[in-house]
Amino acid sequence: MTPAPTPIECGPLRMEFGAHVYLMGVLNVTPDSFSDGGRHFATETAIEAGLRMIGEGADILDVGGESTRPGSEGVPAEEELRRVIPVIEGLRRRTPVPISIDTQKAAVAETALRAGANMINDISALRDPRMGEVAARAGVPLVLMHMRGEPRTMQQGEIVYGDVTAEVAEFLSQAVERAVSCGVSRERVIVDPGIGFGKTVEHNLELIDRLGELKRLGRPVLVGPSRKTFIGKILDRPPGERLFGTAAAVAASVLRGADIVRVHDVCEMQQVARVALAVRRRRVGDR
Ligand code: HH2
Repeated sequence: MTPAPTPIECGPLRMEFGAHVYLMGVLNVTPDSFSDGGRHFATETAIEAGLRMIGEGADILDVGGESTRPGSEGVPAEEELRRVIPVIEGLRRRTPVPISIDTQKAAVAETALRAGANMINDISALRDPRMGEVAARAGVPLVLMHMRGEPRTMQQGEIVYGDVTAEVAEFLSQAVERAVSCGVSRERVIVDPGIGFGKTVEHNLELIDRLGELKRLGRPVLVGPSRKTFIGKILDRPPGERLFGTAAAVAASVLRGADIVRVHDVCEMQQVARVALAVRRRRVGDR
């Protein structure tokens, strides 16, 4: 069994893996996110929503200003900044809880860190050549996620992998090395299989089921199944009706070793995660 990764400091939060699962609350400051688009688009509404999630048990808030749902086009950095910076500043004034910036752009990450963010969540795993340098200089935790192609096209055409888990693990292993070569401390890197990013239902299920193989990279694993299409396809339900499906996916992810879960429904999922973790911790060597 791979030993638990060493703790990561994220703002005032010391993340101790193995004994805990951390809840990352999704705060999309976008008009078009697939499940909560428009709900938190106004700055004050977004801040209130973030504070509510903290009250419900969020350990980290993940603030994003660009939807990455399948088919989405992306927005310019100026627009992303206009959306997220006032929210990050407003939250920073009112809470010490760590804030993650969900962006693929180094310029957005840099400004967000200056505004008070404590972590970078890069779904493109350093496609922006400056991102590694920004993360290294700031000394913040960095999430690297696997994605096939880009959001606009990732679910188009036939999606084929030889062995999806092995390919995702190899991609993430190389991404970690790229980050390290940019000066990022290996101990601050978190990996994510990218549920729903260029994957079929079967691929997503397999990645959750074989999460243990990603743990062998020795880095904490973040999983983001919340309300996603694979749940909708299994249940034939729209995003607003995927709470129980999300709960099952979160429980399965935690049982298979997830260290951080990225969710919209913090109140419910922190209960799910805690119970699943209690079951997981009964296993010898996983305490
Ligand atoms: N999923 C989404 C966005 N960011 N980041 C990580 N690390 N892992 C994920 O699985 C992940 C992510 C997509 O979900 P959401 O933010 O709800 O939707 P949208 O991209 O439409 O804003």
